[in-house]
Amino acid sequence: MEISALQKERAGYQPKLPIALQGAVKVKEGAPTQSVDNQEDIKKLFPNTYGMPLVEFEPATEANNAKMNVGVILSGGQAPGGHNVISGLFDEIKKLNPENRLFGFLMGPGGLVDHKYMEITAENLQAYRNTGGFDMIGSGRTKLEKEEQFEKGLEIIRELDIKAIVIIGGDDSNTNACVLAEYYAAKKYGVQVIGCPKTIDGDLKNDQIETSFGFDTATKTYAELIGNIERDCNSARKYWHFIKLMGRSASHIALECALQTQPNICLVSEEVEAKDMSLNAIVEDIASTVAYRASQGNNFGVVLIPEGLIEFVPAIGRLIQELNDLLAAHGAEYLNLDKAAQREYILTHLSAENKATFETLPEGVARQLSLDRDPHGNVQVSLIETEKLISEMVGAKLAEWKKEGKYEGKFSALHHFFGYEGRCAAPSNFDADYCYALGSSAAQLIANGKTGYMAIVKNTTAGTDKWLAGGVPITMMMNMEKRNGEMKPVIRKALVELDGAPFKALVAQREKWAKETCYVYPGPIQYWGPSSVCDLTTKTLLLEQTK
Ligand code: FBP
Repeated sequence: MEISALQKERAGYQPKLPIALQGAVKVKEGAPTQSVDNQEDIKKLFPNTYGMPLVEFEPATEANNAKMNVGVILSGGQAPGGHNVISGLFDEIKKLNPENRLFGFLMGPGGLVDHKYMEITAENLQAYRNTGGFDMIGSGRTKLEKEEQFEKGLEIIRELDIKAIVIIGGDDSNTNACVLAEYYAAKKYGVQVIGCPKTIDGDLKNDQIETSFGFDTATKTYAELIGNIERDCNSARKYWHFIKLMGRSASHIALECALQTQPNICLVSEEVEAKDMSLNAIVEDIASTVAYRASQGNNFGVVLIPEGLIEFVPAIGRLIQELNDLLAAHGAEYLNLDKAAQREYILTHLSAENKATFETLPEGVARQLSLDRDPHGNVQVSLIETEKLISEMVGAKLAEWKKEGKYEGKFSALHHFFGYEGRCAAPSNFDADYCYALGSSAAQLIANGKTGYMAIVKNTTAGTDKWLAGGVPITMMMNMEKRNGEMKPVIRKALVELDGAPFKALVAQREKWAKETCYVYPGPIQYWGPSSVCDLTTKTLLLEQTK
């Protein structure tokens, strides 16, 4: 395989570890924990893995030589740093005992069920150290939830003499990791399951998890591109750029990119929902800014739109809820119909209010909302062209205002979607170190007999040697939510908090950014050079951790 000059140099980067993980390790246990909500329900569903203590690693004098083979799975969307979790895990289990072996299950959780795997060795791992992507073993979105799947998985676990499975995934995948841990514990199979917090979306975080890996690199990649567009925009002064940014539900990515690049407008889905805004109200707000800037001779600007926006417009959110229930109940008969009949089917089954909302949506958007969900029950928002929908509506509003003599100017819009571009970028120093430490922590959790835990690394705004590594019981992060029409135990997703420091920082400056031109150009991720550039964390992390 031919590799780039950057890859060659980057292969030699040795990720830094927290002090506690640099030599022999011992465990310090905290007080018993409880779930964030619905404690009785969660306790009943997870009798063997509920209430376990938080775990922190400390340097030890005596080494643990645990003999263990481990299986690893990459689950869900790609996030920069996944290969470094695998490297950290590999190096740590070999440090514990050189005879330990690591097996990677191929193409996501489905690899465990279908017995598709490869052994990860020092040789084949070398080409993937510090690289982006999940291509070493591939990823997938198969949902591990049925007993047959768990039992099928057990066959290969026994065959390879595997002691523990590490699932690297987002909130849904870690929820499944917890269900699997509970199942194997209840059956006394002696197989441990450990999770690792992955997702560029940044929505797997809480009091224990400071950030999910990949968010740092992905947002830096998007911020570079947005900055480049802003500079182009401010040079030609003739276009409005509507940029949709990935992040299925939460707006953390859009918010972080806005804090890094200071665009004219950044929508935040959680605010739209809290203010009960209609699509029309959002459009009027944007059109007012366009009109104001035009009055100053500035017929240009940049608007950031979170990918999940559409689901947060309350009327559309209610429609999606009803569509979810409808698809859950009648999915089979509905999916066999042709396009026109599906639309008709939906229109005859929806309540009057939701039917009215459905009818106002452009056909393409309505169709996306009524398509089949992903295996975790999510609307596939990255396929909806919200940026075009909004800019077309802004254009129509401005044309109306022009007729009424309320606006004079030119409005020419360009559209972009930044999502897949950032998910496999070479991990920043932060993600390279963070992921390596998460992999090492996962190995230590296994060596210390833990199951149903997620590996964590805290104090991440300090230097790496001051980072604190350990584990958190996954049940601690759970509550009950409605999924596919049923109440299920799930890890609570972290949305943007409107009273949180990052959102407040946006609010404090956004009026100025809308009226004036205050663009900031972050430039590309730097892997070598001054620490002030190379080791920068995200503004979100900085604002949240230093409040
Ligand atoms: P995860 O939650 O699995 O990390 O995936 C995140 C994500 O990148 C979302 O931002 C996006 O909406 C979705 O994956 C796209 O999914 P797909 O890769 O299946 O198109």
